[in-house]
Amino acid sequence: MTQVRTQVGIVGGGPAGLMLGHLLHLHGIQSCILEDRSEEHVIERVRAGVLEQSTVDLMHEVGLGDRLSREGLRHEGIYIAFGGDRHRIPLAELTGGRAITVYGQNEIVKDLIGARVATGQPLRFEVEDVSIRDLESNLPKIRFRHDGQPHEVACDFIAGCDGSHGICRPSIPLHQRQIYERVYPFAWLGVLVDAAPSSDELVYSLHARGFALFSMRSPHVTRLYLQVRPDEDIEQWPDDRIWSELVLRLHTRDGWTPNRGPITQKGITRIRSVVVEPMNHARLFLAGDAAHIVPPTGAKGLNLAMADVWRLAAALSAFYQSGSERMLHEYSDRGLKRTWRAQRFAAWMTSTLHRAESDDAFDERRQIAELEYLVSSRAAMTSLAENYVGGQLD
Ligand code: FAS
Ligand code: PHB
Repeated sequence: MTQVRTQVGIVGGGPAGLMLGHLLHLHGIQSCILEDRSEEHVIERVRAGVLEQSTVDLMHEVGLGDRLSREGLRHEGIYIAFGGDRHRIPLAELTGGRAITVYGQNEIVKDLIGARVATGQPLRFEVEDVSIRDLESNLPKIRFRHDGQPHEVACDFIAGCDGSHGICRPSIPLHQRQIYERVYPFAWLGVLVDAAPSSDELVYSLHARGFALFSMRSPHVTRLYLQVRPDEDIEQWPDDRIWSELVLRLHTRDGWTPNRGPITQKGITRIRSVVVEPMNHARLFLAGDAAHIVPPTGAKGLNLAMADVWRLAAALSAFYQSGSERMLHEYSDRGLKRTWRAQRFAAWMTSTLHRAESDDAFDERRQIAELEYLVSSRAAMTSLAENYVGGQLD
C-alpha cells in the first residue's frame, strides 16, 4: 500500500471539494482530492443553475470569475406565476443591488477542475472503496483503491465533501450525530432543452396541476422542471407529454409560453430536507450536501456548499498560521445557522408553490392568498428577495 502525507484530505470532487481544494491552495495549504466518479461524469452531471451574489463574489475572489463574467446571466429579478399571470419580484431593487447569476454547476466544476490541474496538486478520479479512520487521532487517514492498487493518505484533517450518499456523514458515530429530515410528497422532473429562453428571468409557477419552473443555462438552452409524484417513472414521460404539461402549467394570459425544442437531458430528483448536527466530528469536517440537503425550490444547495468551504478554509488557515482552533470549533454552529436559515426559506418556497395530494380546498385558497399577499406587499417581496439573493458569507 502506498502512503502519502498531506495536510487536508478531501473526499469528494464536486463543487464543495474542488472549491475547498482551491481555497486551501490559495492559503498555501496542501490537500488531496479523491473522487469516485469519472471526470466526465462529474462535469456532465446537471444540477444547480442559480448562484447567489456571494458565490459569484467568491469565484472572483479566488481568481475564477472571468468565464463567469462572460457567460453567466445576471438576473435582477424573478417571476412568480399563479392564476394565469406572472408577477415580477425586483430582487436587486429590493436588496440594494444584489442579484443572482445563472451559470450551470457543471461550468463551475469545469472552472474548478481547470484551476486544480493548474496547481499540480493531487486530484484523483475513479477511486474505489474509500474509507476513513482514526478521526479521533491527530493523524486521520483515508484509504482507497485506484487502478486496483491500495493507497493511504495520512492527513491532519479530513473534509467530507462527498455529498448526500457519501461515506463521510455515516462515519460520525451514531450517538454523536443528529439527523433532521423532511421528505416531501413530490419530486421534480427536470429537462434541458435546446431552445432560446422565452423569458429573460426565471419563472416559478403554482398551477392547480402542480409546480413548474422555467429556468435557463444560456441564450440557447432552457432548463425546465415539473412537479411529479415521488415514485414517478421517467419512462412514463415521453417528450410530448412533458411539453403539454409544461405549457399547461407555465403559459400565462399575456400569451407567454416556453419555447419548444429538442430535450437533450431529463431526470427526476426527490425533494427533501436533511440537516446533520454537528457538521464536524473530531478531525472530520462535513461540507455541502454531505452535511445538508435543501429542496431546490430555494436554489440554495450549491450556494450553501460554497459558504461551508469558505468558512472551513478560513478556519484551517487560522489553525496553520497561529495554531488557533477557535474557528474550527465554531465551524459547525456558524454553518448550522446559515443552513437552517436556508432550510426555512426553501421549505416556505416549496410549501407555497407545490400542490400536495393531501392538500384540500382550504389549503389551495390559503396558498393563493399567500401569493396574492406576496406580490402586493413590498415587505413580503423584500423578505423573499433578501433570502433568494442570499447574504454575505459568514
Ligand atoms: P455533490 O453531490 O455535488 O458532490 C459530491 C461528490 O462526491 C460527487 O462528485 C460524488 O461522486 C463524490 N463522492 C460520493 N461518494 C464518494 C466516495 N465514497 N468517495 C469519493 N467521492 C465520492 N443548488 C443551488 O444552489 N442552486 C440550484 O439551482 C440548484 N439546483 C439543483 C437542481 C437539482 C436537480 C439538484 C439535484 C440539486 C440542485 N441544487 C441546487 C443542489 C446541488 O447543486 C448541490 O447542493 C451541490 O451539488 C452540492 O455540492 P457538493 O456538496 O459538492 O455535493
Ligand atoms: C436551475 O436552473 O436548475 C434551477 C433554478 C432555480 C431553482 C432550482 C434549479 O430553484
